[in-house]
Amino acid sequence: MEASNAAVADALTLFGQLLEITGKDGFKIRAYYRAAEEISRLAGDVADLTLEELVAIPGIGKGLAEKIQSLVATGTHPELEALKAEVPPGLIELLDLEGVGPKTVHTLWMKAGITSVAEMEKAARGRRIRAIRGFGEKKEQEFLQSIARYRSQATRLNRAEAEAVVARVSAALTPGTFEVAGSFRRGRSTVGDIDIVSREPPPQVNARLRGIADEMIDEGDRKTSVRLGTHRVDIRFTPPRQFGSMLLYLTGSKEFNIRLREIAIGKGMRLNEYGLEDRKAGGLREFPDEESIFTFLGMDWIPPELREDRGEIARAQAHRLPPLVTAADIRGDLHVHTAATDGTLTLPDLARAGAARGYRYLLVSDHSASLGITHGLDPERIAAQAREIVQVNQTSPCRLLHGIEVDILADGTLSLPATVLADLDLVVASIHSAFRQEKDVMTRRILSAMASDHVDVIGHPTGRLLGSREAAALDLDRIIDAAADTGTALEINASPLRMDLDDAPIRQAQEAGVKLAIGTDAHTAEELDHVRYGVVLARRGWCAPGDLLNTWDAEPLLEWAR
Ligand code: DGT
Ligand code: CA
Ligand code: CA
Ligand code: ZN
Repeated sequence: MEASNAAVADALTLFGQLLEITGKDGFKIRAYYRAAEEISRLAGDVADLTLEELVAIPGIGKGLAEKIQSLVATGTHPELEALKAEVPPGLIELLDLEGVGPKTVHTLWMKAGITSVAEMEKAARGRRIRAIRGFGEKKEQEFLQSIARYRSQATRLNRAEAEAVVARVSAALTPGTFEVAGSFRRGRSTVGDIDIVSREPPPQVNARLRGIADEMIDEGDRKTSVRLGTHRVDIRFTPPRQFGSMLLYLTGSKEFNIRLREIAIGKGMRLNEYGLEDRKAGGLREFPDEESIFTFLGMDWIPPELREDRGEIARAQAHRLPPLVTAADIRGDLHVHTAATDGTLTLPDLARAGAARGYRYLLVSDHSASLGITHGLDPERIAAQAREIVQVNQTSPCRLLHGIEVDILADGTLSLPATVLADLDLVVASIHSAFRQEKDVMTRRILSAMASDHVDVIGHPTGRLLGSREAAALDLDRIIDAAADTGTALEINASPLRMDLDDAPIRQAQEAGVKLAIGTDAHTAEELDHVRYGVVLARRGWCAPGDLLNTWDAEPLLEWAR
């Protein structure tokens, strides 16, 4: 198979990084990075380009063009292999640490003989990093934090990854006889391990699990643990008559379980995974489903997304649980990219994809032209897009709303003039650069964007990327207050890599009367289906249908934006 543009760009980047790590010629290094940039923003397939066409790309000479052709054909190049052989194998992994680039790796290797993440951690703990010229105590602490993050991210799954693991294990189970429990069922943005409750007889299930598992960690009649890839799945077996209490117990959270057990104790009973025991008379009362346990304890059934001991138990006892938004309430997606920038869909494709999902509208919100944004829209292309949207809307049952994802620049100004923003239906403003500003600077940057008359939604407010980038330092209290004051909505970015805002700030915003907007940030039709992650997240944030702009019709939505 021929290598994709992204794979070629990655290989060119690695080329440059290895040259830097091994301390080679600076001019050549920049040429590789520049070529990687050019290849990654090619509209067509790099594999289709002739040598002459490659040389015609700015910054790519004959030597680089030949290397690119070799990367396309074989995935590598003899010089790249030679460079890899020059460095200890653990060294390249250091580049995965946030805040560690090739220059740092070079210095750590040369000055302290550090060649792996483990050695770097040891050096930082032994206070040997601060002794290196140009580093210092602060840097040493940052390295330790990066390492901790790198380790924890290596183990927790995002929602899409967790779903894939669940799908694999489900193949060994019988539909209708099991339920996924744990943090997965509660809808958490990241999932540690997968917990499943099964009422099928263990021998059958275990035999089938042996067929699909990469490893049987532990096999039994009460519980079996398997490894699928690098991930662990725990399966608990239960007779059907106790299914309810087992599911309740394994769904958690732990804090929720503890609180619920206190309620049971208050009624003279002991709650465990097998049922409710009367503490005086003895005897076990069993429950085939969860509802009957909640009813028995005198409360309403609590949706799993709320089970975190954040006040939901008292509400269930008072029969006053909040009404939660459901997937059926969603009328449109408020953050979508198209082929005009870095997406794959044309406007007619997008309208069809929206109609296929029963949406009344979709917000076209491509990137604005800005530093570091590929093919961002300038005012002229925005005007052209507006004309095409009018065309498409003439026949589409799903209305395309015309928006933009305008860049919030490092100084808090927007990358498009107010006159351009004023003509759009809805404006999402997001940060895409300078993520490491001081907390106060970062916060004020978003506050200035919210102060603009034209900004309706702040996109992916914290900027986190699960597994690769921490949330920016932000004073969310101030941002939520300002959102309430200015009538700006905050996004619930439903990309499984973002999940931003997360549950706790969503609830805080909802309580402050701030509106929330689910956006999938889709670049393809399939990614529109990520809306389900956004709905679960909104439910974890106690959102009622009306709290989400997505549940409104287009007209009231546009009225609100005006
Ligand atoms: P995770 O896997 O880290 O994303 O989070 P969970 O919530 O899935 O936690 P996990 O897999 O350790 O345990 C599954 C459920 O089992 C948990 O949500 C509640 C229950 N559980 C686990 N440990 C305890 C405990 O010590 N006490 C109580 N009451 N329940 C527990
Ligand atoms: Ca779990
Ligand atoms: Ca578990
Ligand atoms: Zn964005």
